[in-house]
Amino acid sequence: MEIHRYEKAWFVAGMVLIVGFIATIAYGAVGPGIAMVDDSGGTVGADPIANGNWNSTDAFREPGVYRTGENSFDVYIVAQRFAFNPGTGEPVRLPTGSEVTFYVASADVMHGFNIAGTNVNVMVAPGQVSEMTARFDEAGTYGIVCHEYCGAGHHDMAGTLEVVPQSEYDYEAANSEQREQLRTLQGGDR
Ligand SMILES: [Cu+2]
Repeated sequence: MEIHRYEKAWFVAGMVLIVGFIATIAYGAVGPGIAMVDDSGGTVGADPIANGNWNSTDAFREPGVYRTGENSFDVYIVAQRFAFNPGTGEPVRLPTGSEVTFYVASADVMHGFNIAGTNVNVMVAPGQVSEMTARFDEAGTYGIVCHEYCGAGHHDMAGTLEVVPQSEYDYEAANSEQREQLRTLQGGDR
């Protein structure tokens, strides 16, 4: 069978494009180290989150910052209409050079959790613990925003994360007060 050389040329060009597209997607998926958030954080009932009944669940703890190693921390955050606890009332406080695993759960509806200027960006679905790890090398104040419309106060749902130089960080001072305030909050109007 005779195939015209233009036909061959276009066939080759078409194949190059297809292979190119697949290679781009494959690189994007594994190359830059970008990971999708999966369900590794586990599931949690809505009630323990809404009622502050932390002891009844293995997948979640009382909200706050927990030191797990010299430079590693676990941060448990509850997203609820229209605040992050901690984050909104009291900022989340961490030192520079820390490796931080966030566990975020919703007390009511679908929320978003995005730390501006970082690649921490996840949906917070009721019933699921959204887990992701990030490193903070630069001191500064980072904004936390909810990016899923969650009701009339959605535009006000924001918080802050303060990263201070390691030499100035006092874990106990930064977090004992925070826990105290959260407890008062939880005993509040819900
Ligand atoms: Cu929200």
